[in-house]
Amino acid sequence: MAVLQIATQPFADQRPGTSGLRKKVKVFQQPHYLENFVQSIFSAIPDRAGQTLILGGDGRFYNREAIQTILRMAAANGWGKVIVGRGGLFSTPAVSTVIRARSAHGGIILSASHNAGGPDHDFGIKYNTANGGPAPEKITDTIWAASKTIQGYQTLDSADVDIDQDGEFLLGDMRVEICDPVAEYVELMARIFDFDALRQLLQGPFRMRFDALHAITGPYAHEIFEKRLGAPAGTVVNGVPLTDFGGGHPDPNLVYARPLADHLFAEDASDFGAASDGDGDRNMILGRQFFVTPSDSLAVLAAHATAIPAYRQGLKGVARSMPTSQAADVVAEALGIAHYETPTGWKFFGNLLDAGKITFCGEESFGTGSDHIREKDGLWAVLAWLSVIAHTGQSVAEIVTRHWQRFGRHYYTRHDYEALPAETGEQIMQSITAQLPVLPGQTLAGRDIIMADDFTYTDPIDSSVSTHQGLRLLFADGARLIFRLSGTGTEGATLRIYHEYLEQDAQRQQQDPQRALSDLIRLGRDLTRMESLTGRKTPTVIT
Ligand code: VG1
Ligand code: CO
Repeated sequence: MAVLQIATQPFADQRPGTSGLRKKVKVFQQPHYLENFVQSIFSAIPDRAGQTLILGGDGRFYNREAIQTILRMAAANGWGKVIVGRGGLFSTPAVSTVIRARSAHGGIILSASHNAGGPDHDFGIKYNTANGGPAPEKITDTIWAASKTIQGYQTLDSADVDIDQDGEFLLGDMRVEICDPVAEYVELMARIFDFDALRQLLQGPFRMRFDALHAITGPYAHEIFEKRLGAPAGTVVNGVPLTDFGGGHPDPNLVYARPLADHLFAEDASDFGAASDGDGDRNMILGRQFFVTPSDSLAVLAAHATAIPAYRQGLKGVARSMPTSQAADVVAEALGIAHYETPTGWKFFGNLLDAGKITFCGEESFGTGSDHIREKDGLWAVLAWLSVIAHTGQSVAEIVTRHWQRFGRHYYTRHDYEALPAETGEQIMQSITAQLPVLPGQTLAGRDIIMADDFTYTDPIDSSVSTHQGLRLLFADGARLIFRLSGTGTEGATLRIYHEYLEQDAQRQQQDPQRALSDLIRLGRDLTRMESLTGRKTPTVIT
């Protein structure tokens, strides 16, 4: 098998976003497109020789082809060993787990997460480092720089290998191990949680439904809930990963996981419902007739952490992304532990986790996790909720309502305007940015603005600075209104508007969030001039 040096030219659009490079499948299928980006990743890891790489994806269309391409290129680029999940499958949390368990140098995850899959939809690729977490900006910037000057890539002149049988073989000088993508992850979950207590819960009258949305968590959820914890067959629905996710968006929210939400709000609802996304790092938690806001989920889990064996000693601290509601901060203050505010994207939690500053962290975008790995973890969050339910004997609605009574309710909603013309997105952000200096001191939406800025983050561990992380308006009563452009979309620009305010009065904690936040919502629409600029009267997605 000869190493081939293939000449190529740079593509202008390989800048990694919030979570790696995401593009339409058709873009990835252009000759040399995937190869250029993979070579740019490898070039950004000069000490890769002889090291181990973990490789897998969420099974979406183009996953299998990409695995073969990356294996050939890894062999030609001096990697010592690549560990691939059987069938080319691995959830994002499982890759993080296996990187850490096998002391690998890094991992490549093939996924566009919650974006739709199939020949006309999205594909993506992200690189994780030796701590198991998403590459920090320092590395993604190096990858981007490499992609802009690339002249050629190395690959092996070899046929496709069999990725469907467990075992080890050589590809050129590189070892390839095909392994069960589920086993090591499930063992980690069994070490964190009290599986006996969960078994008792799930084998009693308690009913749950987990919707894998035909994405990667199906095999993991079958193994954990039905096999290991003994929940009745049928607890996991849509559990077979499909290359197009059955035509849906593998996005666990009330819009895209509608059948699950309908079930939980029906007469014969289960007690508990949950879903995850394409690559298994997100979670949505539902109770009977009850939706748990992801920001609340982080706060509730932080308040009940000692119900879980791995966190019995308490939490070191918690972190949330900037647009996530301040509910977790309030819990941290009550617990007397530190809390941190980071930019959007899991990579910003990595240093805090590595330095032992925090144990739990989360994002409003249905992401929750802990220091067990360096990615958000959908099934971990589901097991954590089941643990709190088993420990307290309370329903989801009771747990959350009591939490609000104790800590106050952070009303919260995010409005997304998807697929705007890219220039319009920029124009809206620029026009609000221009107003930032004059906003403090004004009274808008019946509230006094005390601060308005473009969020800049200085990492407390390595002092790296990240700018332009979202425009935020802070009000005297603690309310917030935040504007950001998405870094994961593949069509035009997506504008996200985040609205939040704290209601301490238990008598007023049972309103519909859209109504409770209506004046902030109106203000957000006015400041963006959404309707006059785009003709859009309503957001694409409300969560
Ligand atoms: C979105 C979410 C962000 C999350 C990111 C990756 O990013 O808002 O909180 O970390 O997706 O999630 P953006 O830039 O589109 O707002 V995943 O499940 O795609 O790894
Ligand atoms: Co995801």
